[in-house]
Amino acid sequence: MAAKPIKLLNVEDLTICETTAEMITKARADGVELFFDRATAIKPCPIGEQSACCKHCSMGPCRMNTKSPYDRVGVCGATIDTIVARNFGRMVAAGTAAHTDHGMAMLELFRDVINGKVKDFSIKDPLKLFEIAESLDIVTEGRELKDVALDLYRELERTYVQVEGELPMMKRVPEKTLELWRKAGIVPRGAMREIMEMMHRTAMGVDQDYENIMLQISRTALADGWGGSMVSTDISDILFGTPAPLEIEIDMGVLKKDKVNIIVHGHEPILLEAMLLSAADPEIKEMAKDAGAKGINLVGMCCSGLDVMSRHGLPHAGNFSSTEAVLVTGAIDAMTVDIQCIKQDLKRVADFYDTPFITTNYRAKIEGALHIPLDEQNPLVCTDEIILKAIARFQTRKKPIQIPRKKTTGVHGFSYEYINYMLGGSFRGGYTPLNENIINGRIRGVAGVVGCTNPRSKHDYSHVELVKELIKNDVLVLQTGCSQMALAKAGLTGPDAAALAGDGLAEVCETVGMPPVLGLGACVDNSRILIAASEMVKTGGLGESLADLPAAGCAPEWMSEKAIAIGHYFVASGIYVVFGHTLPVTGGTRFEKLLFEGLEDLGFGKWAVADDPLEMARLMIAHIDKKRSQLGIDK
Ligand code: CUV
Ligand code: SF4
Repeated sequence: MAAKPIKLLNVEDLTICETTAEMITKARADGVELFFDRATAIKPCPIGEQSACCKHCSMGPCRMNTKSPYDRVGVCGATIDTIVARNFGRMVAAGTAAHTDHGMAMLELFRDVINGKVKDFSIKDPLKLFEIAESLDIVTEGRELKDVALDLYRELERTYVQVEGELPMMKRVPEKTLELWRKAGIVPRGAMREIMEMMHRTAMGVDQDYENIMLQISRTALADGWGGSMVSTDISDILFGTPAPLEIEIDMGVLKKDKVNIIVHGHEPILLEAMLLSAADPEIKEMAKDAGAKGINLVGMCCSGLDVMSRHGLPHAGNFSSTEAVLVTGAIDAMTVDIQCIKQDLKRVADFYDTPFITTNYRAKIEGALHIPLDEQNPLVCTDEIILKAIARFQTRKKPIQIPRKKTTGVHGFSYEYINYMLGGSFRGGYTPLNENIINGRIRGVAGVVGCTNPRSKHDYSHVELVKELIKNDVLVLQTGCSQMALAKAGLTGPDAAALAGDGLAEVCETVGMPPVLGLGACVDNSRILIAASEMVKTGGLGESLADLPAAGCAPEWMSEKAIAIGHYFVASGIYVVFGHTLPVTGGTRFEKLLFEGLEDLGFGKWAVADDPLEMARLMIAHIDKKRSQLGIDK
């Protein structure tokens, strides 16, 4: 019997990204299936969607009744609250592991750069190195860079492996927030330790008290945000330079018909940094010319691109939902990837368009794909070869090429320090300009809008509508990840976007010429938002703990386990977090109540879920207003 044909949705219902839409249409005409159409064909399991199923042992899997969750218990007696909490905990553990393993790879690279084993990279931002060393009480005065760097390496390694005591980065946490964590017993140790304990406690027959499981969920997530992710960001800045605002071109229109187009997609900056070195090699440039190309066009996608674009002004082709679509242009002469958010199906789509698809990290191979391992000590061996493959493909391009025209220019690469620098001057009471503008009400509050795109919700739509509504209401928006790309494509990361902001925020933006939507970088750079929030507390006038801030976060179209880890480290830090379209919890359970209400009563932030972007904005603004009135700045 033939498989039932998939009923295809209208392209306008799948995405608001014009270039992606154009490529979905082309893919359908070419007979190439993309994940948008598979998402229509595969209906999510209604029980799994609410996380009401346990498969932690072979007495099960045990399925609960989502309509009446306390109707039954698992074979072992596990209640719905135990089951949902355990599943949530394992998602946090997986997300934390991803950021942490990435961070640890960065730290190993840092070590090998210091001890001279890696020669292709060096320390680009020694100032930041000294700054971080000092913030961790490492003596710097009169010492050689190398000695300080080695001490910093040893100190930061504890972020991952420490078995006892508090992590080094706890020195950055506002005191009152840290006090709360100490009282709850959730100050994180090394991420390895916390992930191990999380996995243990969620195994069959161990922790079966959802409130107690929640403590370890928070501790594990904090080991990500204030540990694995934060160290990754800091080391990337030290090695490759701290980003400063730069104009970047974004969207598929950055592809060039007459150049060798190479897409780099994934998460570790080293692959793209090494590709830049290879592409700048005069011999390789010459080879590209000999092949008839006008040059090599390196383009980032997803977090790899975000990480590197604001350091080098590199163009960016789009976010997670466009990685297959970009191949459909036929213009990609090679796509190379490292780790995370790499759809296995990219290989099949690449094959169809004769695009070499190359994996580079031993952790992440894809069946049938060419694997060229990137050796940190000699990275150009790998990246030279990738470019040669791309040049060869350029020369033998077979299929017709269709490059969408649209591209948008915006400014990206902000940091907390830069935001204050931009706003300029010092204000009465000694508050920083950001705090002063929040206190005087020109800026109502700050929102982090971050995270993935997902074919189960219209691509980019919620990101864009949510952010428009927030800035209209004078909320300054900080961005990372695929969300940042969505707003960049929609043209909201340029100074002109101030016209869409409310009067107060527009005034601030126009005075300094900054956009109301500030791109901070990749997902691990959410730690920049934590640092910004901490500094806002420490510089005064906005309460004593992170939970006092008129701030909120949102991941409107999330999909990865990493997003759950990020969401929860914000919640455990005291921030209100709204997730779009779904959350893996069973409705009407005590665990859900703990997420949505109980955590806030205990002094933490809390979770919420909403479908519609205007509803997300309403929830966030209501929370910001509540905090303003608690601070007494709600005139
Ligand atoms: Ni790390 S995690 S889809 S690439 S933001 Fe993009 Fe960002 Fe989610 Fe993945
Ligand atoms: Fe079922 Fe309990 Fe085993 Fe889970 S741990 S599968 S609830 S018996």
